[in-house]
Amino acid sequence: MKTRPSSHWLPALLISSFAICHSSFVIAQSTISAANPHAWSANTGFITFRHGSPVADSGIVIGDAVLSGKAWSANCGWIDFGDGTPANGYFYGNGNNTDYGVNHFAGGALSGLAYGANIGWISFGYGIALDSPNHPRVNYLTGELTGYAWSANCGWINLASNGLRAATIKYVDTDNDGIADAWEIENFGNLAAASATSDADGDGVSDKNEFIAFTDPFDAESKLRIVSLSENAALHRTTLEFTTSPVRMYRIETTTDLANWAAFSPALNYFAPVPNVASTTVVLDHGADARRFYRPVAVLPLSP
Ligand SMILES: [Ca+2]
Ligand SMILES: [Ca+2]
Ligand SMILES: [Ca+2]
Repeated sequence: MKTRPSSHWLPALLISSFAICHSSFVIAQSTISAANPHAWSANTGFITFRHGSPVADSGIVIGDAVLSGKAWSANCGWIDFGDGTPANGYFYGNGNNTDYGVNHFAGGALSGLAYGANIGWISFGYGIALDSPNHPRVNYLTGELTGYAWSANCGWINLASNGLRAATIKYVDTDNDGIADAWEIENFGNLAAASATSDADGDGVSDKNEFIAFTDPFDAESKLRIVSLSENAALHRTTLEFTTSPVRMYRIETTTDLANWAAFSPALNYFAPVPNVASTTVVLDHGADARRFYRPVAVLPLSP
């Protein structure tokens, strides 16, 4: 288990907390739904993830790799989810008193440590298997948060019981190349090497599009591609299998003229891949069209 902050660090946090509230990271607009901002603890009551203080709309920000900002509990005070600047550039280490926070791992799992000055560490995911329904998680389809966090001083904190929901996920992109900085640093070590046009592995997919599909930018075999395509002419039905990542959502686009692409159907405009496998298959009932084309498109989760 993590230790409490050292005695000299704790008052430093309290003293600096006012100043921290004025940093751009903490007052960034919360990505939590304004209509559904509450978690619940039987021992402490509501914990508000979007509280609008000290400025309107502030609160917790769910990023593509880390969470940041502060939640508020009338009984426990401020709860810090991290400052949005992990030491390695993408995930909080949670091994010391300065590089801590809640990480956002593949498929929506929320793991790591939040800290309340009055209640100490709050564990997201400690001792709960990643695939357990009790593991803290954000649902990419609905935005709902589910699972439980644990505080030695407050007991279980239920993320789901009051409909707590993310409205969006934030992708920080300071160099404006269309590639989330966390992914860029994790894969390339800096923000300079990859761009919207670079292609490190020469597989014909730009590094930007490898990010969007969450494929390996250094493995030419790893890219979003169609695995198989078959046609049942009698049923006017196409079966399409394509590679998928648990970190992304997908859309099936279609056209008859290779110029005007549109979602095949509302249900296939934004859907989750089949979990725990490397590809997903969809069946497309398309009527009696003489000619029709399809393409799978990766979509960043909860990114309008
Ligand atoms: Ca970037
Ligand atoms: Ca590539
Ligand atoms: Ca690749």
